[in-house]
Amino acid sequence: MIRDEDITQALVETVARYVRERLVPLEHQVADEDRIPPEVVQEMREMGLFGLTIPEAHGGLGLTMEEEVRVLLELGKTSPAFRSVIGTTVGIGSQGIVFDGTPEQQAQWLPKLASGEMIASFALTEPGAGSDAASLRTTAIKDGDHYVVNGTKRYITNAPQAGLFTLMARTDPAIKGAGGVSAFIVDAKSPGISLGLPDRKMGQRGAHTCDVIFENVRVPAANLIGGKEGQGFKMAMRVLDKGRIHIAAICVAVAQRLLADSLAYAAERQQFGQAIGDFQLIQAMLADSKTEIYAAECMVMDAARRRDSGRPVATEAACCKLFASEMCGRVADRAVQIFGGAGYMAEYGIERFYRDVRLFRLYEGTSQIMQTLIGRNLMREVRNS
Ligand code: COS
Repeated sequence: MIRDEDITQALVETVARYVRERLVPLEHQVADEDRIPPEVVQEMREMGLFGLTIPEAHGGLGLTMEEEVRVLLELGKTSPAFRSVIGTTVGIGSQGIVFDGTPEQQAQWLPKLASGEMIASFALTEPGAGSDAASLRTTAIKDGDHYVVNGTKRYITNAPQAGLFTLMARTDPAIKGAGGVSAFIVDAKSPGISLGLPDRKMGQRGAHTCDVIFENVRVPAANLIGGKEGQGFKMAMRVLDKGRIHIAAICVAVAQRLLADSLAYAAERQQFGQAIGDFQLIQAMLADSKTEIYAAECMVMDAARRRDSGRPVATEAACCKLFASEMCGRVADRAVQIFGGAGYMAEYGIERFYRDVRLFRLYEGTSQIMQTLIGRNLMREVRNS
């Protein structure tokens, strides 16, 4: 749903220009230094990018899913590390509070997130609980008007910069599965929280992940999201449904960037006395990439509109994430192929994208979990019909 086409278009064009003129020229520097320049983070704050999905009542832009996708289709046309700066705050780190937070929780935390004063991280994954998220072992045991949290969270994006964690922990250790899990807002400055060393990753340099260790961390009971125990897993799943449409939109945008770079190279690079783009075997690769990008874009738009209209999207979000992330991997592979030897060399940046996009098939649910989810939902529907 687009509420006002002119306003949306103005925002989309502002982001597109910012990406083109400011972020793309910084891509090599960010990869070399493994950091986003602080002035860029400040510019993103001033543009309101941290508040894209926070309701207007709390200082954000309150974008609909379709509007968010339109912005992401531009923001994603550069190194994914830039998206990551705002990604957890506009996405999985904040949306649990937006969906289920009490009015007091929303009023206390969301304005700081919307302004970018505070970064939110999503703390679900653990050393022993990745795809099987419901098996998480971090505990939050009630003690008077607090919960005492113990456990370790793994690969937490933006943890080194986080001001708050949306934490999933087991409030009832007697319930082994999803029903024993609750969600909390945890102030990152709470005593007892420590961070592991920054993870050394295959790609996405400039975006940081690490372990977060909770040792007898006292979290006020008032920070139990929604004020009700046992709802944390379902909340996390709803947050991930939305997050998967978000990631799929980024996959489309990165793939569009890679196709544009491939086309520019194919038009300019001469071999056998002509531009390589005039050879049909190169054109076949370009055509396959274009076709798949178009298909993924249509899927993402459709899922976004479905979500905006209030229809369930768990299956469609998984379809988008599965198809768009796998598609992006294929497009990146073809880009390396079209660039030939240059595609393998760091100075052209294509090999960097090839490594960066590998993560899309893993985080916020692997492709295999997406297949499992889609298949299971289809079987449930047919049995219930
Ligand atoms: N929306 C609302 N509720 C949902 C839901 C959704 N999308 N998905 C599941 N639930 C509910 C179920 O209805 C069920 O509720 P009841 O117990 O009341 O019936 C409960 O949550 C448990 O669901 P389920 O039985 O499906 O849980 P499973 O343990 O089988 O796990 C998968 C399901 C594998 C799909 C889930 O663990 C998953 O998504 N794993 C990947 C995690 C992930 O993406 N990790 C990335 C880390 S974050 S970067």
